[in-house]
Amino acid sequence: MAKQLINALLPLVLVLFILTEVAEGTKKSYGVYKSKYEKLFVFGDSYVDTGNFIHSSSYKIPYGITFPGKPAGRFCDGRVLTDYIASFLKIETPTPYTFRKSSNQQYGINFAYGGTGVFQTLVDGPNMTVQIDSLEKLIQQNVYTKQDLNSSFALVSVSGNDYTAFLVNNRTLTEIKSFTESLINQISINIQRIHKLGINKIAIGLLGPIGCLPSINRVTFHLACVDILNKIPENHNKILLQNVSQLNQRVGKTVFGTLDLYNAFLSTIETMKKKHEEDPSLMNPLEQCCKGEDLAQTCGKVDDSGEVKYSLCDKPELSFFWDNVHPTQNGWHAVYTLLQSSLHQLIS
Ligand SMILES: *[C@@H]1O[C@H](CO)[C@@H](O)[C@H](O)[C@H]1NC(C)=O
Ligand SMILES: *[C@@H]1O[C@H](CO)[C@@H](O)[C@H](O)[C@H]1NC(C)=O
Ligand SMILES: *[C@@H]1O[C@H](CO)[C@@H](O)[C@H](O)[C@H]1NC(C)=O
Ligand SMILES: CC(=O)N[C@H]1CO[C@H](CO)[C@@H](O)[C@@H]1O
Repeated sequence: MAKQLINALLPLVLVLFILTEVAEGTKKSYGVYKSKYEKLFVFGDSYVDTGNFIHSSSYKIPYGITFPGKPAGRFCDGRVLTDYIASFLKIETPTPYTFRKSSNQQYGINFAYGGTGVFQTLVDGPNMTVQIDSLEKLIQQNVYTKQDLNSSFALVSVSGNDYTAFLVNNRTLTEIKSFTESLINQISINIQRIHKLGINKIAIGLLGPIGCLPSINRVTFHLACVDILNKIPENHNKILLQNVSQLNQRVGKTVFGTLDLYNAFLSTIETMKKKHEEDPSLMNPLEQCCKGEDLAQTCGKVDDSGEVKYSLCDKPELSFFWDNVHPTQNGWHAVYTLLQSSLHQLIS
């Protein structure tokens, strides 16, 4: 039964991240704190990319309509996690690596690239190793000093492209456990390397509930998450948490911290779902705001005659998901609010 369901879902899984080619108020008050982190370095995929992937949907209308008001390379209608982490550190969003030559590098660099993974995913973009190589080169070129890195913060996002690529290539879930281990081994190597380069605070995103993504949950007509697929992030996160805690023990201080995107997504979706049930005029959080008319429901599609092939919800500011796989600015803001206590813990 489970296997049949998974096989039925696989085509959707494929659609997941690959087809996507592909800051503010708080509820809790921590009083005034001064951040000693002057720079932010970001590694990962579309959840944190702020403009590196020039030939992607993130540079097409309607991406960016909320912020900065036009398409500018975020896979969102507005701000993404990177922007909120920068605001947490009280610095400006770091420059995307693609624009490093023409922009200010004083707030760090964002190396993240939509569609990429820890391993080489199907997308032709820099995997995380290559992204870290890029930072290493900047250090060798004396763009950043040891001192700079000592007052830097790193954000690492691994949102699932590796799993998508794995499932596409292998078409079986039986080997997923060993794949998870090899993935986490490589994440572990990567974050230790970032630490060795001189960064002493590194936040690593846990894997979100992929079974709740609109590209997946549409088999339920956006009524429920596909729980069986959430077993993948549950197992991934369990092992990653153990690994991170081992690494901290080994270095004898809290260098590495995790951001629980899994529970932050679930709890935000749950809250919004209750509101939607009370007031159906509110947006269903399991349904994306920007929905394409094609099989993959690609946001931003326009046909040869210039006709728009997607629809947009009335109020992106009330929606959780922007497209198939990416939250809206509203979604990211809500998620960030729930991550703040972990962030405070990590920097304290
Ligand atoms: C990352 O990409 C580089 C260059 O394509 C490749 O040599 C390397 O094996 C990849 N690393 C991993 C961990 O997949
Ligand atoms: C790095 O920062 C810590 C305080 O955060 C300080 O104790 C240490 O001396 C600094 N090291 C360097 C190489 O600047
Ligand atoms: C976790 O981290 C250690 C380093 O402490 C590493 O050697 C180990 O293989 C890692 N992987 C897993 C899956 O725990
Ligand atoms: C093409 C591909 O990703 N193949 C993988 C299938 O799963 C095995 C076992 O985990 C891997 O070793 C292969 O690399």
